[in-house]
Amino acid sequence: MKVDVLLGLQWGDEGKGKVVDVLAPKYDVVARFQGGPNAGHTLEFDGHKHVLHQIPSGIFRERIRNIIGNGVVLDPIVFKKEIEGLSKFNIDFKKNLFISKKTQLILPTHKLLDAAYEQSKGKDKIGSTLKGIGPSYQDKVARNGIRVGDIVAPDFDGRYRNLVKKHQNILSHYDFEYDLEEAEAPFIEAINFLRDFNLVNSEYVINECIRSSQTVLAEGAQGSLLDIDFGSYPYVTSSNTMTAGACTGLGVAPRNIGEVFGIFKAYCTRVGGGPFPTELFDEVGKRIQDEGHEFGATTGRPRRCGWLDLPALKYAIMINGVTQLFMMKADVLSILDELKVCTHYKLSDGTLTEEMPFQLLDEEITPVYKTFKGWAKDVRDVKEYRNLPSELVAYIEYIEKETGVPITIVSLGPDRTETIVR
Ligand code: 2SA
Ligand code: MG
Repeated sequence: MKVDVLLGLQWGDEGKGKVVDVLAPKYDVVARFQGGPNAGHTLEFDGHKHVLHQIPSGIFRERIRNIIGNGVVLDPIVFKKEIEGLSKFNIDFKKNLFISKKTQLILPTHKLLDAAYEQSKGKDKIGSTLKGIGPSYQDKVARNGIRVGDIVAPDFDGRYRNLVKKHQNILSHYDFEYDLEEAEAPFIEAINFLRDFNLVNSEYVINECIRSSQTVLAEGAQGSLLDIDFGSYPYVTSSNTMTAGACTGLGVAPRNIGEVFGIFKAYCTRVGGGPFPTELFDEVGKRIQDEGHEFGATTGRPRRCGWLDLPALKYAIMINGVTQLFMMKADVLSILDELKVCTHYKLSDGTLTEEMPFQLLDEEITPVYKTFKGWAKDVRDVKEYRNLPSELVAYIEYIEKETGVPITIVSLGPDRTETIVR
């Protein structure tokens, strides 16, 4: 069997948690391949609402094994809290949760560095979640990092102290005050907690699944426009959020990738800094934000809202090799009489383009819009595609025609049941 990949095609928060939960019955394994506690995947079922950060979204299904892959950066403190927060679900973590020994650790000093770097950037700050993501990946690439498998080594304490010393040295060059002691006790406690979990060479686990015809879903975090290589750099996260990231973040060969499910919202949102050509600064943007509850699932920050951006969507489809599209949160747009889609960018020299420019600068791009009639009625209870309002069908079919990729899931609400599978 091949590994299917599910990823966000915008700036994150497309609804990946919900979709993994809907697709989960088809899969034996769900694996996270990048990101870490910056992610917030929200699942709603049986009256529960649960936000996962580092644990894969298959964890609520008893027969699914979940893998935290080598491409992830793991904060043990957040991990311990997440596991404790799941206690009421009676999950057998010994049976269902596996963590790659090659997963990089996030140290308390990584979080301090994240904050110090952001502070030093002033108005150009990235809008990081301050979870230590960038500094942890930085140490990985600089070959300084400490990995999950290292926590059982006899020299772990020494290596930890050495790395902390390096970090303190860097911090001393910043005008930044901190109290490390306060952060360290819970870290040591959380490392001891982590030792009791299944720490494995997860590339073997996954490849054995592929060989023995088990089905694997790779669960992306953040979104393609936050990809370290192809996103709106430098306003991006520090990992490859695209399909290729699933190969390196799990140890899966490219030829073993199967379907690529690309999720997008019927509109766009972005949390944190950076360009956003179709951003709405008016009452309509505010109404979408309220109706869509567009607030960060990890930090609670309000998400900026805007119209669907087709050049960006087509770009994300291209770099990921998307085979099926899932459209999320169409129900939110039910409040509008009219909606818009950006079809092209008009550049400052007057040329029209469908391509993402090298630098996506808001001041140099004017979006060109096509206007659609809204459906202006509640659709959350609709269960069949043929019962959708004709205006919504026209919107869906327009996007399919433009992208050349079928929209096979239309999500009309946060709950598992509010989903149309075509
Ligand atoms: P970082 O922390 O170094 O990864 O931040 C870099 C940029 O990436 C953005 N980013 C995100 N954007 C959307 N959703 C994310 N997850 C949370 C959520 C975010 C939250 O699900 O809502 O709660 O605020 C996420 N994680 C990182 C971030 O805003 C920076 O622009
Ligand atoms: Mg999210």
